[in-house]
Amino acid sequence: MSTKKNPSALLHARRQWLTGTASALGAVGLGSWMGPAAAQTAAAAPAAAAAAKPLPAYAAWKNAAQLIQHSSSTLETRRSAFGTSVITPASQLYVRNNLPAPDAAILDDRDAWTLSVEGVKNPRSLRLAELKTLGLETVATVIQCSGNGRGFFPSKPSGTPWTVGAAGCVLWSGVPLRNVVTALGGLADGMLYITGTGGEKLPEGVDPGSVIVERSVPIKALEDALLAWEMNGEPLSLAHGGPLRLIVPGYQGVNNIKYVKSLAFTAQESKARIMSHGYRMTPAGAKAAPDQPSVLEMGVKSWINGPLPETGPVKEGLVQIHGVAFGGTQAIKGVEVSVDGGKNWYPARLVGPDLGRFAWRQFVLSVRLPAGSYTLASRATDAQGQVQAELREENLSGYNNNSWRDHAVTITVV
Ligand SMILES: Nc1nc2c(c(=O)[nH]1)N[C@H]1C(S)=C(S)[C@@H](COP(=O)(O)O)O[C@H]1N2
Ligand SMILES: [Mo]
Repeated sequence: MSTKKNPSALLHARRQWLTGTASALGAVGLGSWMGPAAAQTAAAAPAAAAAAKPLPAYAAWKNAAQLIQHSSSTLETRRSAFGTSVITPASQLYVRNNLPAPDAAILDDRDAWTLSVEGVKNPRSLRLAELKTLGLETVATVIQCSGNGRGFFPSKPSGTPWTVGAAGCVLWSGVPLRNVVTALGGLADGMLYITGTGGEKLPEGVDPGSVIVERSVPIKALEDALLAWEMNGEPLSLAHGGPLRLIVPGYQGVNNIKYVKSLAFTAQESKARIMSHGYRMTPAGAKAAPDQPSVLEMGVKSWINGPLPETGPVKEGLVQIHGVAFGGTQAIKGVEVSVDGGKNWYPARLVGPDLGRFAWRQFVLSVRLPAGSYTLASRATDAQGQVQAELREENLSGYNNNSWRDHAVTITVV
């Protein structure tokens, strides 16, 4: 495999099957290809709508045609639904609940929601109304389930077989957690973790520690963590953790505790099962154990969202290959795209607004494709120079699949 640094030279050299120039690239606005793409989507939507199961009550307001319903607690965004405009609308954002969602009545009086804070000099409970007086910040983050991409593991790990749609890029508004710590007199001595606990009602007759959603992240996450009450400009929905959610930018989904009711700065990780044994990078064939790495910061990853095989054959000529790339806590430096399954790579262009290092970037490669079959792949590089891996890291539960090869798609051009 080789990386070609100069797209016009490379495209010129491979003119027999891939023609176009960098200047042609520049001349083509995104608008010129929206026609056929939108037409394809429009054609695909009614069929999908007809096939869609009714959504669970807490998510009934979502767009069923744009979601794959794995179960009532696992909804995945269709790959073809990601579009090209950075922010994932709430109506299409994936949902993952480990426990039944709380009663919607917890949203009746949002400001009365109470958060208890421990592990600070002056521990106490704060109502959401008071949290709102302590500061305000908005951050765009990629929220992604650590099992996103599990569906590509040939070992078929147990758990939802997500492909790419257990992820989205959204805007969170709330108070920086460090402001809350300051208001409560600062951290108590020796605290190494932020431990957040979800406010679900636990099923009766089972050990609470075996089911409670409680996660610990390293204290360094305090720099960026947010207590959010708004998503994409709307009060936070029940499906996404309203009235209050802990956002740990750059960390895998499970660390972003919905309906957060308690935050503790702790010297040790939570002993809850979801922390000690769940979400560990357990070697295939081994048993989960607390000494295995936990899923915390996300690694560098990208995938292509169009064109896709599921939206039908692509008309030969100029094609805009586009997708998303993100680096967890690191910004994206660049993305390369291949049309031959990773033999040759061309630099893609980052498009759209840069919403900060925790958001994803859209990328596009503009190419002329004659009729034929093409395997499209993307490979992102983060600001530290870390390159998206070719192969997944095998593990028991199918976490952290960042493999560019697994995310490749094969399209037919006619
Ligand atoms: N309280 C609580 N927080 C939670 C969960 C949960 O079940 N309960 N699921 C976690 C997991 S595994 C993921 S991937 C994300 C899903 O967030 P979303 O449903 O808003 O997309 O929330 C995380 N936070
Ligand atoms: Mo998850």
